[in-house]
Amino acid sequence: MSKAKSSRDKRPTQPALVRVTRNSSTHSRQADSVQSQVSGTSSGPQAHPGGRQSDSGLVQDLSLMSVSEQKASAARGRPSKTGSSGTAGSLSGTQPQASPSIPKSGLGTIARLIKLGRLKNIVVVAGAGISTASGIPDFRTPGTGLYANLEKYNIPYPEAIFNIDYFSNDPRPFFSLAKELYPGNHQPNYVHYFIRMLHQKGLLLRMYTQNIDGLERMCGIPEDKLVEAHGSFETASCHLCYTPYPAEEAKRAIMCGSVPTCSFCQATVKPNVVFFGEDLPENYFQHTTDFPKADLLMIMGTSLQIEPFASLVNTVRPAVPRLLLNRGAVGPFERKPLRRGDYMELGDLSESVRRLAQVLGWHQEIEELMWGQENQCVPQLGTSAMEEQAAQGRRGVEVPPGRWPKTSSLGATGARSGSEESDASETDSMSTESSGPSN
Ligand code: CNA
Repeated sequence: MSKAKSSRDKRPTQPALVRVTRNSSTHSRQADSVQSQVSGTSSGPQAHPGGRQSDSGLVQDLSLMSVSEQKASAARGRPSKTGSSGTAGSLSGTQPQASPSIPKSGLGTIARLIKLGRLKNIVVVAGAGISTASGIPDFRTPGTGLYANLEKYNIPYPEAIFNIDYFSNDPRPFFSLAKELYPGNHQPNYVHYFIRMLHQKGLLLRMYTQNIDGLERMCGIPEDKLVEAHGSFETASCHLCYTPYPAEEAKRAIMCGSVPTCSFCQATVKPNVVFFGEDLPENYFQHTTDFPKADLLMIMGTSLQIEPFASLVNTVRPAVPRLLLNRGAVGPFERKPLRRGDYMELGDLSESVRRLAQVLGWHQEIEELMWGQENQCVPQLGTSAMEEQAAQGRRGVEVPPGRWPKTSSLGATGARSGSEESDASETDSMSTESSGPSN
């Protein structure tokens, strides 16, 4: 039985996938309501006064760091920066800052907290933007996004491609898209490997991804650290009676342009990608315990337009820092001023992640990890993830030998610095946007 079916049986009230467009005030309301739901659970902040105490400690750390960063910047005589991206520049012009002339660095602050060992339970929330560097278009980026290029699918409106009723009548548009998205056509990029590195450093509590491209698995993030909230191509089943169907057979049929049908009811089989109106997979509900435990939320490459996923970002404890790495401000980060502890680094995600990795001193290790994985050899890192992977004989990367050069696809900016620490000071000056303490 498919994930969707089994979860539907057990949870009649569980949320199904919906698309919403919200404004900031809606966000605040949702944040309040979700937050109070979380507080009501045994793992919420009210149930853990100790958690509250550590939150306030963290807030204090963040404030001290802001001050010390400002002092350090002032001492270095650094000029005021409006950031490398146009979006960030325009935001910083309108947003109240603790000190308008000396912006704080979101990346710098978060990196320092990680280095100090203050952030050990990191939850990553990701969307299609983490895979654009792998050559997979997202939905909503004007010009390149799938929604702007749907003529070839011949559908009446963009969401039809993931609409279960539409699929029931005509599966061909989704199957054409599936041909492009099926794992095997694309390779993970630096951002995926950065997240894997978070795991290897013992810092990743969980990654929640909306992506269906399988690149998180492919880069070696272990299954128990990963929630593929919108499903994947790993399994397939009848869209009507949920009878399981061999995923490889479904793939073969779809790739050949034919329609796989259920041996039980003859309805169309589809990969277990979650469509609008369908239930989310069972393990999505780990969020009720994960998010209250998180001490950092990293939000990467998503427009936060799809519920219930989008509201997850409002379920961390109030003082927990949230770092948005995206082209533009989205969701609660559209609020002005930002909530205290919210940081944005606007611009190209790969560039931002690379800078963060440099501040952390992980850049070289990530490059080596990528190179090892892309060339199907295990680098000398001796991590538990790799040992685990080797022991379990988990799926490897299907990369033709010699296909990948030593320099990653981000190699244009990838010239390795002699010292990653020197990159750290660069990062401070390159950071685009972070919150000042809000009221
Ligand atoms: P979206 O609505 O298209 O948003 C993507 C976000 O990422 C936007 O805010 C972009 O500005 C941002 N972005 C894109 N590229 C970059 C970049 N290089 N640097 C910085 N920011 C960037 O997609 P969401 O993920 O928010 O929407 C969720 C949908 C998309 C899920 O249901 C997915 O199944 C679906 N989707 C997945 C894939 C995939 O698996 N790779 C591809 C396309 C769509």
